[in-house]
Amino acid sequence: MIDNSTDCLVVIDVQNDFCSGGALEVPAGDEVVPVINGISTAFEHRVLTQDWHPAGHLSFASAHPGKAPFETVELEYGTQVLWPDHCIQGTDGASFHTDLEVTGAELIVRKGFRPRIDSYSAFYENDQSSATGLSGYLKNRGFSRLYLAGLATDYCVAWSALDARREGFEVVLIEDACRAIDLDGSLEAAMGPMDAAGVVRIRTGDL
Ligand code: VGL
Ligand code: ZN
Repeated sequence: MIDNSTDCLVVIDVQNDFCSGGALEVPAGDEVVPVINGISTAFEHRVLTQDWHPAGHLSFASAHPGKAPFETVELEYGTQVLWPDHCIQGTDGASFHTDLEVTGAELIVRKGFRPRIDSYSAFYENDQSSATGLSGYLKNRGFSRLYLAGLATDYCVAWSALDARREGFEVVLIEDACRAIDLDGSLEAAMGPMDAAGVVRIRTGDL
C-alpha cells in the first residue's frame, strides 16, 4: 500500500505537553508513540511537526486577563480556543516524547511561532494565509500522498489533513496512530469535514 517514491509520513506534534502529565494533555496521547514507532520504518520518508510558541502567545488563556483555558475569544482571524500555556520554545514540554523515534526524520517543521497567530495546521496558521512552507517542501520533494499520525486528531491533525487536501495532496489518516482532545464534541465535528474532503481513514493493520 505504501509507495515510498510518492508517500511521506507526517507525524504531528508528539510532544511532552500533549502527553501524560503535560500542560495540554491529550487523553492517552502517549499511546501513539509505540504505534508510530512501529509503522515509521515502513516509510522511507518522514516529516515531524512541532508546536512551537513564544512565551505569552496570544492563544494562551494567560494572555487574556479574566479568561480561563478552554474558553474562546475573538481574534482578528476569527474564534480562538484559549489553551493552557504549552509547547513554549525550548522547554521540556515542547520537546518530542523521549521514546518517539525521530532520528530518521527528514524535516522538522515548527509552527505557532508568530506571537499573535495560532497554528493548528502543519501548512497554514489559523489565519489560513500565513504559510509554514511545508506544502512547497513536500511538492518540491515530489511527494503526492501524505499519511498523517499524531496529536491531536481533532485539532492539529484535522486542520493539517484539510489543508493538505486543499493543497492537492492525497491524505490518509492513520486513526489508531492519533488521539483526540475531544472538547465539546470536537472529534465528531472534525471527522465530517475530513470525510467530505476525501481524507481516507485507515488503521495501522491496513498498511
Ligand atoms: C494543538 C491545541 C493547541 C494540537 C496545538 O497539537 O492539536 N492543539 N496547540
Ligand atoms: Zn499550540
